Amino acid sequence: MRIDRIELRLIKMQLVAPFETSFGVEVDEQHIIVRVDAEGVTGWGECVAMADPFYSYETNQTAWHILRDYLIPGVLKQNIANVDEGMVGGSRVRGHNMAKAGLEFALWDLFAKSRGVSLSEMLGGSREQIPVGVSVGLQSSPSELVKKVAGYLSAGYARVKIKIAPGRDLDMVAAVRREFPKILLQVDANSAYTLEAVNLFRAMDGYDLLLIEQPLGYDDIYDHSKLQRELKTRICLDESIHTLADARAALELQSCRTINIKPGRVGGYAESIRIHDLCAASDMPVWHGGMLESGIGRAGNVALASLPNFKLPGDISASKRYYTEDIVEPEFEVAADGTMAVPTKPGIGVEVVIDRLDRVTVHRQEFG
Ligand code: OSB
Ligand code: MG
Repeated sequence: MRIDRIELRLIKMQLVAPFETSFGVEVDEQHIIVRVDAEGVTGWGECVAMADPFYSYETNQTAWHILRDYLIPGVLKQNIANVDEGMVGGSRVRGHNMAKAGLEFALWDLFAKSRGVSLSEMLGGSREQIPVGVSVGLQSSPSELVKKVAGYLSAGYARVKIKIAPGRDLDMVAAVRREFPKILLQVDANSAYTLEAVNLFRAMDGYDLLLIEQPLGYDDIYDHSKLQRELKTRICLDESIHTLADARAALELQSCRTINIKPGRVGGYAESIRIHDLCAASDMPVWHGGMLESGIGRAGNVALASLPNFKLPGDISASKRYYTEDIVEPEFEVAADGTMAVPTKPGIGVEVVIDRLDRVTVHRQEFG
C-alpha cells in the first residue's frame, strides 16, 4: 500500500479518578494517536508513552520527536507490502519502543482493514472472549481500598490487581484478602523495592496471590531471579521486559513465572507475538498489561490478548473504568462473567468518533 498521509495528535483525557502508583499520581492521560491513510483506508494506533518519564524513559515529547524525525520519514510516500516493510525505515532507531509501536499499531490496523479481516484474526487470535481484570491504584487506607475493590467486583471483574508501595503493602493485601477470601488477587509494585525487602515478599506468600508484579528495579532481571527462588508466589515482570532477548534472559535465569506483555513497551505486536510464542514453548502463561489507553489502544490490546497463551486475565477494563466518554464506538464493556468480547469487524473493529477525538486533541501535525 502507498502511504499517502500520516497525522499525529497529542490527546489529553481526564481519568474518572486519579490513578496512583509507586511512581506517581495521574489525573489525566496524555497519549499520541497515530493516523495513517493509504489508498482510501485509515489505520489508527495509540502510542502509550506518558507525559512524564516515570514508568519508562519515553515521554510524549520523545515519542513525537522519534515519530516525526525518524519513523514517519521512513514510511511516508513509500509503497509497502506489509507491516514489517513499513517499520524498516526506522529500524536504525535504538529503543523508543513506544514510539515505534504507535506507528506499527496503525499499520496493522491499516493492513487488516485493507484485507477485510479483524486485527485479532491477523495477529493469530483464537478466542472470541477474553478474561479481564482491573488494576486498582493506591488508596489512602485499607478500608478505602476494600470499598473500591467491592465496587469493581460487583461490576463483574474476574481478577483484581492492587498497587503497592513501601508502607502501603502488606496491610492493604491483608485487608482485601480478609474481606474477599476467594478472589483472584495480585499486586504490582512498579519497581518500588530492593532485595532487602525479601521478608516482606515472603510474608506475601501467605495470601494466595496470583502473582507479584515488578517488585524490584525497573531494568532488573538478575535480582528478580534471586527473589523468585525465595518465593512460592509467581513473580511477573513488566518494566524489565523490552525485547524478546529480555524475555529469554528472564526465562533462562528463572527471574519470573509469567510476563505482563504490553505491546507498546516491546515495540509493537510483532515482538509481542514472538515473546508470547517463546513463553508458550516454555509452558509459561502470559497476560496482557494496560497503559490506561483510550479505546483505540484498548481495541488493539483486546485483539492481542485473544492469542492462546494469554492465559491469565489482562489489565483490560471497560472504557467507563477509565473515562467518562471514550473516543470509540462501541465502548468496551465487561460482561457479568468477567470477560470482554473481542471485536470481529475489520481492523481494530471499533469506529473512532472524530468529533470526540477533536475535543481531546491538544496538538496536531499532518505529514504528506
Ligand atoms: O504497571 O501495569 C502498570 C498503568 C500505567 C503504567 C503502568 C501500569 C499501569 C496499570 C494500569 O497498572 C493498567 C490498565 O490500563 O488498566
Ligand atoms: Mg505493572
